[in-house]
Amino acid sequence: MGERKQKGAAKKKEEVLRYGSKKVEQLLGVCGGPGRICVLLQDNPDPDALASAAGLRELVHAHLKKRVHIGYGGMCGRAENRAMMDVLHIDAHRMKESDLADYAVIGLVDTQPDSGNNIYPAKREAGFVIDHHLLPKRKRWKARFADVRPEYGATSTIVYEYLVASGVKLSDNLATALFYGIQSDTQDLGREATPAGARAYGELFNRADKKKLSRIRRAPVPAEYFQMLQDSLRTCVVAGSCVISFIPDCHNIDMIAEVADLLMRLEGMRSAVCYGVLDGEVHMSARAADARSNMAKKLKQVVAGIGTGGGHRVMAGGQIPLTDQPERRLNLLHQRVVRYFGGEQEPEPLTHATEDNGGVPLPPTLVEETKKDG
Ligand SMILES: [Mn+2]
Repeated sequence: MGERKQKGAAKKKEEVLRYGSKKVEQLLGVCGGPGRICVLLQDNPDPDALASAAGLRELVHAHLKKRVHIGYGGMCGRAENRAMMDVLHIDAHRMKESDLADYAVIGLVDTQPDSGNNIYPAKREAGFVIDHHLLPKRKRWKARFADVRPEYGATSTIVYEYLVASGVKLSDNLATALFYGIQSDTQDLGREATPAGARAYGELFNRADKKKLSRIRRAPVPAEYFQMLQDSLRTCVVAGSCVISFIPDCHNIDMIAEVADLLMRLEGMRSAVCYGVLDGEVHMSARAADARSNMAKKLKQVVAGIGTGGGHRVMAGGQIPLTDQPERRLNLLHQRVVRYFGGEQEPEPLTHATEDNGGVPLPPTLVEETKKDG
């Protein structure tokens, strides 16, 4: 590094630290009062959320000697995430909306009120919000302290800056968690990575316990993982430069995003969509190779009038409740997915295993009916 570049980096770091300690002061102001503190995550917390929560717990404990409870509304089903909690001792618990009454301060981390993926009542003012997702066009939520940085690739980077700026010593487990949080949210800095993320990643890399990381990333998966994978390939179609797959019987919501990421590797593809049925609801993940595809916009068109969804240009997600006629709803949904994501291109099966039904991934019951009709 040249001398001038070195000076520039040092100056930037100083700026980050100054800004971070100002934010920490405000955050501790909110947490310092009487009563219990809860960090609430999205219903299906990912490594970035778990690491950020662990970091904030350490931050609050170091400065205020107060304990922080970590909660989430849904399931933490992905094997890697369960292993992360286990191996790095991140104590997070499932909770119901009624449990929120036990806390004087509730902070949302890696999510926001009114985003549809957490149990926080949208209209109630939150204690704090620390997140890196885009703010809605018309923000309706309120918080006593908010630090939302959509330009960041991971919430873990924000929390790491807080810890460094306020002089908290990181345990090896926490350094490993934060490293993994940044690594997984940015796909090894390949996606939505910023100088701030790269700096944190670089500093944490030396501290992270590689053996533990390997145990987390290669955590054993149940047999149903392979069943879901098989289903996703059996129904998979290619429409133009978009690959689309459907998991009719999904046991783990994280599988949907995982399959979308996996299918993005298919050569020639500019986008990938996976959706699956879980507890009477369809969950959908969409990915794009670059911002030109605008997945958030397409996803909003797909769920218009039947569900909710949004996200970024290269990553988006949605939920569609199934009505009393689930087959009809799924058919409508599939047509919309092909129309908006596939650009009206004729869908072709990806593999020989794809059902012979014109390439349209239908739930098994409908496949039978279609065969009868034809
Ligand atoms: Mn995140």
